[in-house]
Amino acid sequence: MKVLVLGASGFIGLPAAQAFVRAGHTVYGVTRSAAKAKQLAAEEIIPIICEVDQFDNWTKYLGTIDVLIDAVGGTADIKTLSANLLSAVSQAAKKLRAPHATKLTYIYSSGTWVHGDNRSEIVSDTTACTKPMPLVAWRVEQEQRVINDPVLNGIVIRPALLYGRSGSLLAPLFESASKGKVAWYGTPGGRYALIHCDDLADLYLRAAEKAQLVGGKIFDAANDFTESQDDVLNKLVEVSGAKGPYEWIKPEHPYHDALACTCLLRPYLARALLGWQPKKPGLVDGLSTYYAAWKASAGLA
Ligand SMILES: *[C@@H]1O[C@H](CO)[C@@H](O)[C@H](O)[C@H]1NC(C)=O
Ligand SMILES: CC(=O)N[C@H]1CO[C@H](CO)[C@@H](O)[C@@H]1O
Repeated sequence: MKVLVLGASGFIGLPAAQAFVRAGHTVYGVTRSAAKAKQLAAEEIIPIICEVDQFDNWTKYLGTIDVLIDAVGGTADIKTLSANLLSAVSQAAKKLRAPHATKLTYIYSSGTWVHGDNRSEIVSDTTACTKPMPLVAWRVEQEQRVINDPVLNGIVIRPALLYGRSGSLLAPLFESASKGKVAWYGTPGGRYALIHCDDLADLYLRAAEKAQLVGGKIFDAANDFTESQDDVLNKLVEVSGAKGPYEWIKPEHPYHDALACTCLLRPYLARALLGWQPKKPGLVDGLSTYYAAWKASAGLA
């Protein structure tokens, strides 16, 4: 297959692109900087250097690509950008692909925050998202636009809270621990739905390879078990040597509400349809490794 990854040097995009390379596929990666392009080339990912919203720079490849992965994240205008990316790809695919060509597969990266915050109800991939976290409420509609696009074979993957490597959204928590104090957004008694970035990458690969069977599906990407937020912080005090006890900071911003959210997630769809099974130790069990990985990637080890 030929795969094009938007956000190829990002926390989701890079491990996903590496997984495709390892599986023998031809991988193109869109990235902003020349330095990152060099890193991609060293990983056998063919770099395309441009801003992701310079559509003409990369939509020209869509005539012959099999799968496009939107792994763009972390920008303030992500809502508008996500919608614009989808319509640019849909329009270019319509124009550039032969009438008999198989539909271009479009894998959109959403997130499990669309399930909202609930400490009593267990949810799964197919639970309706009626109370999403306000920060990401717009993603519910975006997911529907992706799977209902008439030109594309749309698939949605919703990563849970990510861990591993450079730490993603947990990096600031690790940083506070390294400075001697563990303080994070939340209240006692919450639970995290979590996924390691390498397990997530394996799901992108499986979804892409079986895209002709699973078009229109939305997959939650999370471990089989949730983890106690208090356990995570307690363990972080232990592995970092920070001065305990840990402290909860009352969330006062939609982003902090999202970080603090509890999702009792029991995903089944990717296991049932794609044979996917996360393999990594959980966040608490593997925390000394994950904390050391964050330290090393932050240049502190
Ligand atoms: C959690 O879900 C249950 C069942 O849908 C609902 O009755 C309850 O109000 C929800 N709790 C919150 C805090 O939204
Ligand atoms: C290599 C390439 O196609 N570069 C183009 C990227 O997009 C900008 C504007 O959108 C053009 O000016 C570049 O020539």
